[in-house]
Parts: sequence; C-alpha cells; structure tokens
Amino acid sequence: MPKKLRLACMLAAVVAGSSPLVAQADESAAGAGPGGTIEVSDAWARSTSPAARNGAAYMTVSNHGAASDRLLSAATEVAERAELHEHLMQDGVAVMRQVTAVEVESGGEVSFRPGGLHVMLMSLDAPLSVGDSFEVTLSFAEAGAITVEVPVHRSDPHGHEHEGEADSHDAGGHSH
Ligand SMILES: [Cu+2]
Repeated sequence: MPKKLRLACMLAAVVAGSSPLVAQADESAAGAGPGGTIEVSDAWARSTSPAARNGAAYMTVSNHGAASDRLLSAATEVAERAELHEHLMQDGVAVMRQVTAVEVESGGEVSFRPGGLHVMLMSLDAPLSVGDSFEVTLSFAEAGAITVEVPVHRSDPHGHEHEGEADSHDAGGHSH
C-alpha cells in the first residue's frame, strides 16, 4: 500500500472514530424489507476517478423489528462483485478487511460511511460519475433482499465527512 494511501486511510479512521452518528432517515429514498422491519436509508456512493478499479457505497441500516438481523451480503450490477468491508487499525495502520456479516440489533442502527463500514464495489465496469445512480441489493438473514437506489456524489451528501478522506479507495491498494 503506497504511503499516501495509508495516510488517507488513517485519517479517515480517526475522523470516523470521533464523529457522532448524525445520519437522518430519508423516507423518500429508503428501502424496506418485506416485513418493513429493516430500513436502508441515506445510500450514496463516492464518484471515482477514471483510473480507479474499485468504489465504495455507504448507507444507514435501521432495524425497526423486535429481533436482531444480520446483513450477509451485497450485490450490484455496476461491479464484478460487492463485498462488505470495514476499516480497522492493524499495527498502527488503517487497513480494510472483508467482514462476513454485519449485525443490526433490534431498535439499532448501523452506519456505513467513509472510514468505517462500507460496501466495496470490486472491479467497477465503469467509473462512477456524479449524477449517476445504480442499485445495490443487500441480503439480510431475516428480512431477505432489500434493493436501494444509490446516487453518486463527490463527497458525503449527509455532511458527516471531512476533507482528506477523499479517494481512499482510488489507488486500488487493498489490504486484507
Ligand atoms: Cu473496502
């Protein structure tokens, strides 16, 4: 991993660790499962440079049900495959790691955002441009498949992001 990318990741992790969860549910853009217990809101993806092979999508997952649920996988048509990733510190360096599932407790909310959990879009078919949108299908153990529309923005449209996090995925460097 190039040094520049490593620094960007580290900064992103620090910022994510200190910023509060401020995502607000946007009913108009929300996707819900069959039982309506799982709600996916505030979905967005960061625009990518022409040289970028991978992208990332973010969203907020809320569980309005009485039981916990687990997000098991993600799928999209704009990339070869989508993986659930998280950033974490390893020997003082921020790295990305694939996670097998994301638990969403009853009454709880999990935010996917820069520097934290994200849906990694591996091997994009084409760069993601501002103004584009595409679909991501999230598969939950209980709620089943939920498809949401993901608009492409240059940076976080919901505001909890800071300069310096941009393009942390663009160099294609990926540690697991
Ligand atoms: Cu990733």
